[in-house]
Amino acid sequence: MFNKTLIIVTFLIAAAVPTLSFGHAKVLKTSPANEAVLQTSPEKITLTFPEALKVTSFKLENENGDEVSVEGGKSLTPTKEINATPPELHKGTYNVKWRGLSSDGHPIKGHFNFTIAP
Ligand SMILES: [Cu+2]
Repeated sequence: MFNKTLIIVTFLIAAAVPTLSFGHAKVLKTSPANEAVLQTSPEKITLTFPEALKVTSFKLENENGDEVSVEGGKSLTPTKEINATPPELHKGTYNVKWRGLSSDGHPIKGHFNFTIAP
C-alpha cells in the first residue's frame, strides 16, 4: 500500500515539474490590482515581476482601445519592478498591456485592467 502511494506521489511530482519549469511566470503583482475599481485616478501604475526582465512595451488603453500616453513604463535594464505615471484618468475601464524579455531572451507579455468608478 505504502509503495503504491509513493509511486503515485512520485509520478505526480514528475508530471508537475515540467509545467513548473516550462516558460516564465508572468507578473507577481500589479497596482492597481487586476479588475480593481478605483474612486480616483491612480498616481502610478506598478508591475512587479518574479524575475528581472526588460520591459520593452507598456501600453495603457481606454475602453475604446485608444492609447493613453504614460510617462515611464519601459526599461531596457532588467528590472523586477516597473512604474508608469498616467495622466489624470476619467471614469471608465483601462487596459494595461505590457511586453518584456526575460534574461534568457524569452518574450513574456501580459495584460490587466482596472476601472475608475463614475
Ligand atoms: Cu526562458
